[in-house]
Amino acid sequence: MKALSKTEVKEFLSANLKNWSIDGNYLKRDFEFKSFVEAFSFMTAVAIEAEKIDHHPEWSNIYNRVNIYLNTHDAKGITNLDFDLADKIDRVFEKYK
Ligand code: H2B
Repeated sequence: MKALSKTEVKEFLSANLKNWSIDGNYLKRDFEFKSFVEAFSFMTAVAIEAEKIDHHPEWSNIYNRVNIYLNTHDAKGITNLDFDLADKIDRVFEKYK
């Protein structure tokens, strides 16, 4: 899969994924939860979705916060797979708000 241009990424973001931003070569979103257990439960749910589509996030977790960075290593950039995963992550997050 081919990496999208910066213009394509910007257009897609503003049309579809309001809560994500561009950080270097990544799509990025920060999440906050009520507790560590909620944050880790969210990560588990995201991991299951990621495994289903064989596309995996880079992320970090500090207590009740999870920072997620998405890109496609194989394409060395952002592709439609990252937008798919971002959308799935947003849907999972709906259950934790
Ligand atoms: N995840 C991400 N984020 N980027 C990839 O390029 C990628 C992946 N490649 N998950 C997949 C796995 C690839 O290594 C397997 C063989 O499909």
